[in-house]
Amino acid sequence: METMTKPTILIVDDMAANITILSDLLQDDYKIKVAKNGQKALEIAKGSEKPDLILMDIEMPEMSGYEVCKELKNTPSTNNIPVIFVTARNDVKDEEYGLNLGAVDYISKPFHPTIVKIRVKNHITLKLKGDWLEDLSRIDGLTHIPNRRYFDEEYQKKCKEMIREHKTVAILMIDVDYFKRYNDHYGHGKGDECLIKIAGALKSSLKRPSDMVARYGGEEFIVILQNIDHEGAANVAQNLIKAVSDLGIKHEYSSTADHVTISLGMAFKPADEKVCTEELLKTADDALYRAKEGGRNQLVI
Ligand code: GH3
Ligand code: MG
Ligand code: MG
Ligand code: MG
Ligand code: MG
Repeated sequence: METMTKPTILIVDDMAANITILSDLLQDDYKIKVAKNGQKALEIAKGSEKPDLILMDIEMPEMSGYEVCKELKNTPSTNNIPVIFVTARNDVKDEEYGLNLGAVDYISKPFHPTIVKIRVKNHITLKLKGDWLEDLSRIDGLTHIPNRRYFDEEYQKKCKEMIREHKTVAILMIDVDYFKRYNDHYGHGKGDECLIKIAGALKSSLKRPSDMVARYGGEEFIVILQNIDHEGAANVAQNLIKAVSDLGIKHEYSSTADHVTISLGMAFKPADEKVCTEELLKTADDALYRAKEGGRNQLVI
């Protein structure tokens, strides 16, 4: 599988000599990270630069490879990282136990270097294919921003987290103005181009890593902002309206301007309110409806 950057392998072993053997074998084809104990391995795996595969010793002081594997498989953010045990234990019971924990493979020492290389390559290929399919299922094919399925998943998670941690959430519901007329007059192809540009403008106007924009429906977009005050959220919303307007996409058949504009409805969950997810979406949608009624090309809160 073609990748621009080398896939990353995390090698976990309490003995430096073992780490050296594996990393010498694999470092030409992969980016190597190492951990000398289970805690460190978990820290790296849960971090922002996740490995694509973990090669793990079983016998280690404090935390065994089995325990690390269990924890990895029980953690949503790490459970898709393939684990291969590389161990001196060659009892079939150990192998059975390791594979039952969710490890994808089990290599007993002494191992044959070329066989290790090939097994690693095959598992990495599968992992990257899985990642690619996951991306496909979450990203909108036209605009390349998250789709509604992905938004819904993230929104459920984030909203629960924000209620638990007493943090604010803002939902911005966005709809393109007079888009049917745009399609009718400029053609569906131009309409598609317009949606791509709008998605790009919305995305690049959002500054914080936790901000998220998704394509919610045909010409509808949705933004979630967390941990922001009411005024800050309203400012972001105004910036989005301006960013789309500044694209200057000609629309001679719009009744609000000579170019493409959007309407925006905003809903806000204060830190100590437990507004549930559906309610907040409904509030934003009602506000959007009023923005349309009120003449479009505007924000209603
Ligand atoms: P309003 O200002 O009230 O929102 O008017 P509108 O014309 O935008 O609203 P309406 O919901 O009637 O029309 C939305 C249009 O968006 C109709 C549909 O053909 C178009 N649309 C939806 N998805 C796509 C798409 O993927 N590509 C293109 N080109 N058009 C799309
Ligand atoms: Mg060991
Ligand atoms: Mg619409
Ligand atoms: Mg509509
Ligand atoms: Mg519309």
